[in-house]
Amino acid sequence: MKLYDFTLAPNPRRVRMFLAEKGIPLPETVQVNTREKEQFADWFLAINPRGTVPVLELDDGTRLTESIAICRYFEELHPEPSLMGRTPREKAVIEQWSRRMEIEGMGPVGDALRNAAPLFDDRAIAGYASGMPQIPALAERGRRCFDDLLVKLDARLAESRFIAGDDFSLADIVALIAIDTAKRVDLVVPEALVHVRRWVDEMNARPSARA
Ligand SMILES: N[C@@H](CCC(=O)N[C@@H](CS)C(=O)NCC(=O)O)C(=O)O
Repeated sequence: MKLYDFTLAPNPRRVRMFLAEKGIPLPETVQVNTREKEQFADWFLAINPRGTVPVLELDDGTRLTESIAICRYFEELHPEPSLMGRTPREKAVIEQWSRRMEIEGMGPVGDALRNAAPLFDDRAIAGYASGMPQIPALAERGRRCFDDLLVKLDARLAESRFIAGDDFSLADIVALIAIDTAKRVDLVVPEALVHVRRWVDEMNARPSARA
């Protein structure tokens, strides 16, 4: 088993944090430096024609090219501690919150970052070897949507210790990494959102946050 990873990229970090929470050692890893456009090198496109990381290559040659699918694989192999739910209800609730954190959290953050940061000039969407222009209006819209999500999250975390309920789950991982990535474009959790700030502190106290 081999994990194609890039330490500085947010989506592979989900997998590393997930594994750390489960106490599963990191498989053999290969760094693919997306800042140097290594994801478009012939050797990597032969592994993932989509040109994105992470990729988990299984011993039978299967390649998983979505971070959440990789997490699902490890969850099925090592159900405890559960991070994606045990009962049908828990599984559905965690999936609901994970998807919301991805669509309403990481989506807008990605728009805000990739349509504004010089690092992503002509690389506004991941995986396009031929380039993709930045659209500044999308960066602005991303910032607004993210700010809006933080307010909603504050209400949720006023009533719930973790995002999907009483237990830490994949939804917390997706949300934490979106919030950390947002800092790269100076989007920070306002002091008034005390519940989100309490939760961020709790997340950062977990050893897995450094994975
Ligand atoms: N939905 C995919 C997204 C993968 C993705 O976009 N990865 C980024 C790194 S965080 C990447 O490979 N970027 C390549 C690029 O910028 O061209 C997942 O969750 O695995």
